[in-house]
Formats: sequence, structure tokens, C-alpha cells
Amino acid sequence: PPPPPTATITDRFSCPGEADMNAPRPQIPLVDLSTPDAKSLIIKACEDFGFFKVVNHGVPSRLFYELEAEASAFFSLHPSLKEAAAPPSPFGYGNKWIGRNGDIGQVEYLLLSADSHFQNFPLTAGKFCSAMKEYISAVRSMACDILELMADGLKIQPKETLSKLLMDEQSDSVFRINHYPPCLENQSYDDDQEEGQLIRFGEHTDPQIISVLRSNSTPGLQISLKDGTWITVPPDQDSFFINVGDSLQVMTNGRFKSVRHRVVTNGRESRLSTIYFGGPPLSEKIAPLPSLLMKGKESSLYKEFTWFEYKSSAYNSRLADNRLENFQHV
Ligand code: GA4
Repeated sequence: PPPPPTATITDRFSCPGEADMNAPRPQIPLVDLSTPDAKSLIIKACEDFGFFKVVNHGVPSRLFYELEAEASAFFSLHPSLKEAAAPPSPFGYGNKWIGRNGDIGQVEYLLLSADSHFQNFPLTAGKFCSAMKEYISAVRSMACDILELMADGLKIQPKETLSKLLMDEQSDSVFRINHYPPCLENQSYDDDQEEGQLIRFGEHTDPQIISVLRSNSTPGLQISLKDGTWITVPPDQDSFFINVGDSLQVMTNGRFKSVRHRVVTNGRESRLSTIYFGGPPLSEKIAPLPSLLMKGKESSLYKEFTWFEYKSSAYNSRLADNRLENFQHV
């Protein structure tokens, strides 16, 4: 049986570290992938936020609307049918429990390997699987374009240094679909209650290299700024949102920051999000890229480790933990 929860889903969103309401709120960085300044905007966004929004990404909207329709149909099935696809460890349907170490959220989800052919998954046939495959392949290719712009902007050669990790046959990438159903009457809050918000997916950073998120038009995503204040990301169903993951923070020797994020909703409308987590092969060594250590002038902030070692340690941690701490040089 899973360990007892240590937080409750009805925890009210109090605002420790909430920014001064009168202070100007920083805008989420926006990158138009079709413009020549995309490269420099991406670098700046990754340094300042570890997060940005992407437009003109070239992924046909048909792909995400088809996937959304299939995913909604799946989540509206009778619980016993969804449970047939459980547990989520390593891959399958999950409900409330996040990871294996006692974290919970008011969310149901599907967790799949983005690199397999969904073997061991009960819904391997049919439109849902083909929609996922098509979507994952388009999103992976966009993530690779972005990683190549990053490499170029950071003067890393060859420019495929980062993208090839996602294209590798052994790449350990994950695909996740999160569904936040409307809350029961007594769990949602009135408009006039300022703090009427529920934390649905607790704060965390993503362990991989890069994450690509797309959601429907229900708000919920928040990111943490460097000073610890939270800002709400206005939803945009036609755009993608990019997160720097822990591994990319290490490869850039801390120049890019993996972004802390969480999902907070008022529980009224249902939110659906799909996330591709681009990870390297398990045997890949994760370390600052030599060309970024400025010809030996800058020392590495991190101990060298393989993705397997980092992932194992991450999967044994709690959601909100600072997972890179154990891998930092003191
Ligand atoms: C966060 C990013 C991805 O959703 C995920 C998550 C994973 C899980 O849900 O099983 C983890 C979480 C994520 C990081 C710490 C561990 C593992 C839950 C958790 C408490 C699939 C991933 O790769 O790491």
C-alpha cells in the first residue's frame, strides 16, 4: 500500500512569498520560432526564468485537438475501466498519487514512455494511440529544434549536441497527460475568496532536459521566479510552454535554471494538459558541457552522474525536493 499522505488536497493556497500586488508582474517570455531573434530570446528566457512560451511552432493544431478529444474520452470512462490501465509505475493510469513517495494531488493522469510503442499499455490499439504517437513525434521534433537554437546560442558545437539525446533510439523520454476534473461542490471556492485556489499538482522541477507542455484553456500553471514568488501563466491552447529541466541546468553549469512550477485551480472547469519530457539515454553522462566551462576557467558546480543515477535518485525523492542538491559540489 502507498505510504500515508502528508498533505491534503484541500490545502488552501496561502500566499507565502506572494509578490506585492502593486509591483509590476513580469511577463512570461514569448518566443516566435519563425523569427531570427528566437535564439537569443530563448537563451535569455532560460537564464532568467527557465521557462518560455512558444508561438509559430509549426505543430499542426489538428494534432493536439485530436489528442485532446481522445484523452477526454479516456478520462470520462468509468473508473473501473481507467483502473484497468493502472498503476502508473512505471507507466499507466494514475489517480491522486504522484510518484511513489507519498505525494498526492487532485489530478488523474496517464504516464507513458514516449519512446516505446506503448507495449504493456491496455489501449495500444485505436485512435488514442495513433494520436499520441503523431503528437509525440511532432513535439519531439519541435523540442529538438529548440535545443539546436539553444546550442547555437550558447556556441556549443555541434549544434546537435543536445537534440541528439532526444533523438537517440535509447532516449528515455516520458509523455504525460494530466486531467484536473472540476472539484466537488465543497472543494471549490467562490470568486470573491481571494485565496480560493487549490494546489492540484504540487511544486517541483522536472528532472529531464526539457519539457514541452500544452494545455486546454483552463488556467492553472504557475511558475516560481528566482526570488520565490509565483506567477500565473495565462493558458493558451495554441502555444507550447517550455520548461528547462534539472539535467539542462547541469549541462549549462547552472547558466539555465530548471523552473519550479505547480498547478493551482479554482476547481470549476476541467483542465487537461499534455507534457513531453525529453530525457537522454539512461547511460548518458550528465555534466557541464566542456565548452561552457570557458576553457577551464569556470569549475563545474556538479558532480558527474549518469541519467540513470539521477533518475533513480529523483524517483526516490518527494515532489517538492531540491533534487540537484545531492549532486552539487560543496
Ligand atoms: C516530475 C516530472 C514528470 O511528471 C515525472 C514525475 C514523476 C512521477 O510522476 O512519477 C516524479 C516527479 C516527476 C519528480 C520526483 C518523483 C518522480 C514524481 C516524484 C515524486 C514523470 C518525472 O519524470 O519526474
